[in-house]
Amino acid sequence: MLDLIVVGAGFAGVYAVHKFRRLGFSVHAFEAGDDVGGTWYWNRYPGCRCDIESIYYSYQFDDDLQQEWEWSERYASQPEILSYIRHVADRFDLRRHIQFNTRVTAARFQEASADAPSHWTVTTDDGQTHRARFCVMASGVLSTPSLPDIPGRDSFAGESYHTGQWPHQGVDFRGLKVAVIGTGSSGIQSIPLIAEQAAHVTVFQRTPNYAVPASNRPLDPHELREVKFRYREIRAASKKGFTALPFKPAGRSALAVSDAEREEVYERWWRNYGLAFQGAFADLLFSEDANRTASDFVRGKIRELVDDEEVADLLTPDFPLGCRRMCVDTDYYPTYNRDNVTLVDIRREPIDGIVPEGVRVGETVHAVDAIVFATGYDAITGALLAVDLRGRDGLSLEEKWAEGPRAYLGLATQGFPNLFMVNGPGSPSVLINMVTGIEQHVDWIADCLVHVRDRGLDAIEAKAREEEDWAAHNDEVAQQSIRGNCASWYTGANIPGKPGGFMPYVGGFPTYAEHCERVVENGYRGFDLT
Ligand code: N01
Repeated sequence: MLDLIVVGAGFAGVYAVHKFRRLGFSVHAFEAGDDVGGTWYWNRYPGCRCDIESIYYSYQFDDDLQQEWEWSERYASQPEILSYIRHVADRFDLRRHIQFNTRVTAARFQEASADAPSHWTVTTDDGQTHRARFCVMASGVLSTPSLPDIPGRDSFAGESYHTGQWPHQGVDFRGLKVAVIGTGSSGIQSIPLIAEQAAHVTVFQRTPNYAVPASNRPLDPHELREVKFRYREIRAASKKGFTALPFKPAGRSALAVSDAEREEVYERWWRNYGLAFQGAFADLLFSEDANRTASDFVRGKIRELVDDEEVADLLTPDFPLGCRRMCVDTDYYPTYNRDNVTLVDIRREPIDGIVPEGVRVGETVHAVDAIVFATGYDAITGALLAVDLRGRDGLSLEEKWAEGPRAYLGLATQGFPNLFMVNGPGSPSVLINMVTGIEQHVDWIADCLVHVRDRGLDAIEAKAREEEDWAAHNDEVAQQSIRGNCASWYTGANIPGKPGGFMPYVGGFPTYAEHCERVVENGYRGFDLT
């Protein structure tokens, strides 16, 4: 029997395999793709790149690795990030512990018996079963694409694509009329590039989003050298940063400065800082009045950038900035000034169906040759629930989470001993630099496994009461932020029938990491160790 099975070989699974193996555990990972990379393996749509700067969106567990890797751009493109993860897998000789083209379909907890300790039986789509004492779900938070159930979807005569399952050989849109459904980050990144290539692009928008400029550029070798020289210091500062990035929090309220000063700050942040724009003042995510100043600034920018007033109005969000995930773009708004781009408002009049010729809205059929579904993901819990996970007494995770996910620190859930999640619901995950969050989670799990091993214990399981307390704390901090009241994929609102509730932990990385450390200092408080 193995010590550990890891599900997934994205950033989390790759680091988990490395870390657990170095600690002497026998470990085997399963990955549905034919290579490492996870999200960065599947998302190959035009314009796909990171919205966190490359120098931060990378591992810090090995100083030689971070010294030798050369990022070429401020925000790395998908191919570059994929090459990086592949490099990590090769450099640390991890591939021989990863079984590719293999999807985990089920996992069942087995109580300790006279013959075997507590363990998990894991079933894969090749019909094999595997046994391991522990199971680590590194299955990703934005890895289960959501393809809306639009009537007639399968009747379309042309090709259709989901941004999260993009063909490896790429797509040639030259000369084609293309429909893009969805205007979240994936739509906003891909639309300008598809429009450059296609004969015509029709964008179907239900909810407009805020996008701020990425201000992407090649990284100057001197700048990179300087970062590398200070990497240790930068990484230490990141761990103290709310979003696990090394920026000092803005100390001032947006309402404490003059209009002119506020405008100057917003202009500077708009031009330079991408996603961090929402942190230009301390209270943008906590006070509706403060937030309105930033939301109005971006709304003004949309009016400046888009020539047609009616189109600009349609592109202007009516909810507070940052409430839903903000997008980072390159040339998104000016793309609507092109003659070959049409915006269709499907909030006023929804898509009625897909027909062989294209997309039907009311009586109008928008005839197209290809459809791009930029329609997002069953986020955070989707990949966990896609596996038939069964804990004590055959209880399924789906039953356990019927009213909404519950996971102590986002790491483990009661009734499912010896099962850990990386970036589970209740952890900061998508609200912070994910790579730093992943390393913190995997390190915590690794320390915990060593603790269990060194004491000859059989199992570790989250306790119901602490799990409920953590969920209540999670709700409480979410309500203190403007994010708590917005329907979004953070709350599961994008998936019909998904129970509501704000899933990621809003309290920031340092506070979260401190909670995790305190649990350990107090003898794994909140866990049953048997
Ligand atoms: O998905 P989304 P995404 N009919 O859920 C629309 C990360 N990411 O893939 O908002 C019509 O944000 C939906 O409309 P509405 C990042 O964290 C990062 O773009 O539900 N439309 C929305 O417009 C991001 O937030 C990067 O009204 C339908 C869109 O589809 C997350 O991944 C790049 C529909 C989905 O937007 C998800 O982004 C890409 C329907 N039935 C992604 N169903 C970086 O920059 C859905 N929509 C790093």
